[in-house]
Amino acid sequence: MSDTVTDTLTPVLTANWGAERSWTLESYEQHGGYQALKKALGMAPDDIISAVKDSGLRGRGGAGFPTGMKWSFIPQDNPKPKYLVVNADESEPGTCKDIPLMMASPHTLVEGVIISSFAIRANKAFIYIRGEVLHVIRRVQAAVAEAYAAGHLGQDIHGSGFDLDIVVHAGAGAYICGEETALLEGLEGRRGQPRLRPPFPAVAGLYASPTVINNVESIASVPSIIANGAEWFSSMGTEKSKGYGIFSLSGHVTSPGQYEAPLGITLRQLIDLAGGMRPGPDGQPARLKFWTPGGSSTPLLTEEHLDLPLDFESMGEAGTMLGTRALQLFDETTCVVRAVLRWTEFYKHESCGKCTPCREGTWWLVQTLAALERGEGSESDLDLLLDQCENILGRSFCALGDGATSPISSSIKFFRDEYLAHLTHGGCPFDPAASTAWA
Ligand code: L3W
Ligand code: SF4
Repeated sequence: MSDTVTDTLTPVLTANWGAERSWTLESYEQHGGYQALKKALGMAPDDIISAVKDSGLRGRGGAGFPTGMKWSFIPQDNPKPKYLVVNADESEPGTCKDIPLMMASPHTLVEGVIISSFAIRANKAFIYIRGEVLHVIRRVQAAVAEAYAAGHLGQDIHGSGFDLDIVVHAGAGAYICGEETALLEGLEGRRGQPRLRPPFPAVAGLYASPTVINNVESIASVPSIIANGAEWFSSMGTEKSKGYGIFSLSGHVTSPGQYEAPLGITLRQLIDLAGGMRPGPDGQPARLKFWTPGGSSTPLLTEEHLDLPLDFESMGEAGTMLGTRALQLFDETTCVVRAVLRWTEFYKHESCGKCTPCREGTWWLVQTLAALERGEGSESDLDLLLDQCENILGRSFCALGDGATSPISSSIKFFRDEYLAHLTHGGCPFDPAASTAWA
């Protein structure tokens, strides 16, 4: 690993993950935890919002919306209660940053929730955690209980006059509940299906009250901004994509895991940090074939994009999205058609059924793709597949439908020949024994 690359790591959220019993209040406070809260409680709420705005922090859940701006949309003259909701429903394929964060350092999130709630004047906050991860739910519940016992939560926190209660809510295992309005429906006890926006949650969210919904990593970044200042945060990253973020690498790298670095780092640098691509049959590092920048909802990229800065703007210019920074790497042993079919089956399964283009369209996508993967049909079926994508993209009620088309259209753009090879070969031309990615 070169020094230059090591220097690019910015462990902030991950700084204490290796500490003994890092998830406990004792360990967190030993490493400076809850000092930012004490500082924040001495500030005016609007000054906290300004600091978050000035830092340039943008939502870490996928869309990159400016966090401070979202907070400033909360109408303070509205007499209804205000709520903070943390989207901890991490389910995007390949995304594995929020769950490790909540396991290793749940108090970073809890401290962020308290500061953020104080800033937007919310006296009740919800942490909505993906239902399948019971161990994470228990860990966050334990951290919340510790925070109450230490006086960081409850009535008149540290004599500030500010009251806050946190509810840890378990989801029921639906990917769509990561969509913010479907999450609110679930929280209110209804079937998780998206609501029409506008109104945006900031105006009419939980129980029709002004609600800020942010991703775990966004909220967990707030204590560091308050402790170190907006300038410190904005000195990292690129001109429009400020700060650091957790990049989760999975797939065919030597050391998959979470790497915290400034936005704008390249995949080549991250692969270097992860010990390179895994060795191929000849013992040499395997060649990267394709990758996702932010989970399977973001269009695929290839080896030619290795040196692009991983920031919101550069990814957009490359025709994809930074998304959740879920970097899934696939080497040349992977059949792209089979990988895309697996993702498409996932979207079909998770489609909530509310709108026709996605409910019916994802079913048709699977039919067409599965036939191509079996080597059935003709080249015109590729155009049919793209036509099906066009009829879903931009016509679906929420981003799930659009996301389902991303791996298909991008894979046809870069790997049309591989689709055609399935037709000429009469099935997958790859030796299944050689491919370990999707076995
Ligand atoms: C007030 C306005 N608020 C926008 C708020 C809005 C939301 C945020 C971003 O999708 C993406 C999606 C997935 N007044 C506002 C406003 N807001 N205009 O800003 O909104 P939006 O619509 O740009 O995106 P989104 O609906 O939040 C998120 C991508 O992330 N993704 C999926 C991740 C999945 C998970 C998971 O598994 N849980 O994180 C991956 O890349 O495709 O494009 O808060 O209210 N005028
Ligand atoms: Fe439901 Fe899919 Fe329509 Fe979203 S796009 S509302 S997930 S059917």
